Amino acid sequence: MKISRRSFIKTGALASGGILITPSHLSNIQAKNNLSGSGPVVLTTWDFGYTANAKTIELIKEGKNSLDAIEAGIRIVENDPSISSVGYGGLPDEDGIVTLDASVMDWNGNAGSVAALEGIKNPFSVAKLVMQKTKHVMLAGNGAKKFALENGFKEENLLTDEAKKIWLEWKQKYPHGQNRIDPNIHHDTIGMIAIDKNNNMSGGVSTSGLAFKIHGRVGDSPIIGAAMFVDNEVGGAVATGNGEFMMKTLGAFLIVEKMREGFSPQQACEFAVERAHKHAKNRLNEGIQVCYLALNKNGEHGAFSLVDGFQYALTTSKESKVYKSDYLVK
Ligand code: SD4
Repeated sequence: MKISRRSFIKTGALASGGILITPSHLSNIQAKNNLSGSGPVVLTTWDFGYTANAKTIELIKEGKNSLDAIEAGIRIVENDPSISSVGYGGLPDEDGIVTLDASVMDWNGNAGSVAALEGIKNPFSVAKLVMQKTKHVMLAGNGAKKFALENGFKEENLLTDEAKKIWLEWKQKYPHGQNRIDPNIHHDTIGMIAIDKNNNMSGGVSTSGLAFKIHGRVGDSPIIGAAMFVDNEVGGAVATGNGEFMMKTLGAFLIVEKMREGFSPQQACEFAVERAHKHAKNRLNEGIQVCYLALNKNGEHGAFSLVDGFQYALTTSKESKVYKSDYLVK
């Protein structure tokens, strides 16, 4: 798992920056990356991914496609009130309002997302419906909620007593909201990539975003290419951490493009973290984190984060484990 940074930089330079990629080079690389497939694999951020993956792999084994299987896995985490960073039970913004972001991509390159959605427990399912039922990619705020309600979702109070208590304590400590990024509070997004029996990949993310953000703040999760991107010929990537840094570098898209050029998933994740580090390096004392997972069509995965602390769950048809990711700033 651990990759020496020296060897990464060397290989990275050879694989991308060192040579001009001409169209003929590109077709060679694409041919190399036109991988034969691996059988089912599910790769998910954080340790709650372990439970989510169990559901997703079960459905994939039953023959469900990666999109529906991902949805079922993500919903488990969205519905769990003890997880304070996704769906129901998520920590609110500075005004005490829970606002949710989510996005999805399938193997045909279709995409859907919702941003700053209020009062709906399962934003991932709404994003999936945006993808399947509309000609748009992204719906935000009241429009996203109206769309959800029109399509049978129920409005619910997402602020649990526990989340309200934590918010009130924060408010007492910072009455003017001056400490918007609190390094001590977890705000872990679920990001999942899966390959199904037909060798089709889908990816998805769902989050309540940064705790105590300014009302109306939208993170990386609904921005296609920032927190999540899938290209069925190459692979997929998902992100978690301080979304502003993935948004400024379009990290998930960057990773998939690097894999297309021939990087391994691990090298591609390291490349994207390096890129984010350029923006984040002067703010590391604020507890900034940037984490990526990548999966290629061969079922090979990569994981890397800016600082220590990132974990992820990897599940195949044979085994399921939670791993600790390597990181850049030691
Ligand atoms: C956001 N990326 O809204 C999300 C939050 C997160 O670990 O994943 N935190 O910025």
